[in-house]
Amino acid sequence: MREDAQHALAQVDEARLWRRHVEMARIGAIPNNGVNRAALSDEDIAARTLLISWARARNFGVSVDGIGNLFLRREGRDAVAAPVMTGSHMDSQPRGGRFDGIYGVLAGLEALEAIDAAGLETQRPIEVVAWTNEEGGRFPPCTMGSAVHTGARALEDFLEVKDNDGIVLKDALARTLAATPDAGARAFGSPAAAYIEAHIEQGPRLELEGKTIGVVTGIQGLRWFNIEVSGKTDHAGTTPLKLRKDALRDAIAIINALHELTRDDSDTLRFTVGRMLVTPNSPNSVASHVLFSVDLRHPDRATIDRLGQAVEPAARAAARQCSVKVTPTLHDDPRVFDPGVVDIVEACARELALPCMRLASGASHDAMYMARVCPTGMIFVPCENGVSHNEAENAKPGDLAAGARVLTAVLLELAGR
Ligand code: HGY
Ligand code: MN
Ligand code: MN
Repeated sequence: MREDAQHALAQVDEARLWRRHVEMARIGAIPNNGVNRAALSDEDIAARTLLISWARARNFGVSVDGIGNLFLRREGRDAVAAPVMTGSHMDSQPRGGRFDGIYGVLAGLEALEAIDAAGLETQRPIEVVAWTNEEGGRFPPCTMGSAVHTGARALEDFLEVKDNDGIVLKDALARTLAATPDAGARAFGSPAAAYIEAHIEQGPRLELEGKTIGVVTGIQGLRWFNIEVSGKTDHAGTTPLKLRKDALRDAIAIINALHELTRDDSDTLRFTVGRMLVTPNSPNSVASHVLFSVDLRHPDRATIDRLGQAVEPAARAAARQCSVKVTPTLHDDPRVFDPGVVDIVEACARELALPCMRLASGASHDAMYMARVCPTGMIFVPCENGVSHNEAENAKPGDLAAGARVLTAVLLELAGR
């Protein structure tokens, strides 16, 4: 590895990286070491403000696009060249952990600071992105910010989406954009020369195999749906069952039918119903309306296509008394990352003598969309017992710093000197 790159790697500061995770985890902190930092919330705004303060202290540029994606920029020799981008997300699940997403943003900032402290000039600018609403917990679907920035979806598709309290996305977005008035304006679809995202694995493989670095080869496919079951509310004590249009009874029948449809003895397929809203949600009134989510995932394109197409017919066949509306809300095919970027990640990990292995990602990430527009890769680091989307999510300072060093080396390789 070139001497200047080694000098930059030596500037990666494990203590500073850990300290910043601790500071960020105070924003939206919940019991048992968790965080609840919903997209476009006060907590999201506080995290953005803190991140910008660190970037400004280093004189990095700050800009925001129309859905709130936040870009931190270190200039290169060629100011008009497409930047190399890194980053991830700062929003979390309602009972999220201290590392999912935020690690990729802080590792990107750490790499930028290390390159800056080493006084290295790169050919291309380098940018760290904090993508808006990667989780989709408050405003479904997930990976919303990167989908809009890359042109895969239109902002208008999402402005009227409501959260569980009836707040409309466009109002929460306006509040968030107003909170960073000094940020420059960034257009959607600005070109990127390459994208590399660091993230905890959110699975057990690296830990089980004793590896420090995951060289990520791609992401499995996803299909999300909202299924609405509409019936009639009635008195629980007086209405005969044969006269009811019980939306909750039919919703349960549909969910059971979908579990049958997605039965997989190899346990490769992932089927989750994680959200359910029942109306009027009263013990002694028959449910008139149920909305529930469906999250379907598989690494094989034909399988996820076949199952995705079978969801609506299966839901309609299972309903007995009520009407059914099935709305697809996310359609991501399995994605294979750019072999050149994957090779660079592996070469950098090996050059740093870090035990590494290739693996595909079970979780989705903003890299799913960046891979459509530029050569893309990811770097994983282990998390304890593979646990994520849970307050118990944990990672080691040494592993986080090792991932940041590999990220620094990959960024220098991609940005050129
Ligand atoms: O759902 C996912 O895979 C990501 O963690 N948001
Ligand atoms: Mn994530
Ligand atoms: Mn997540």
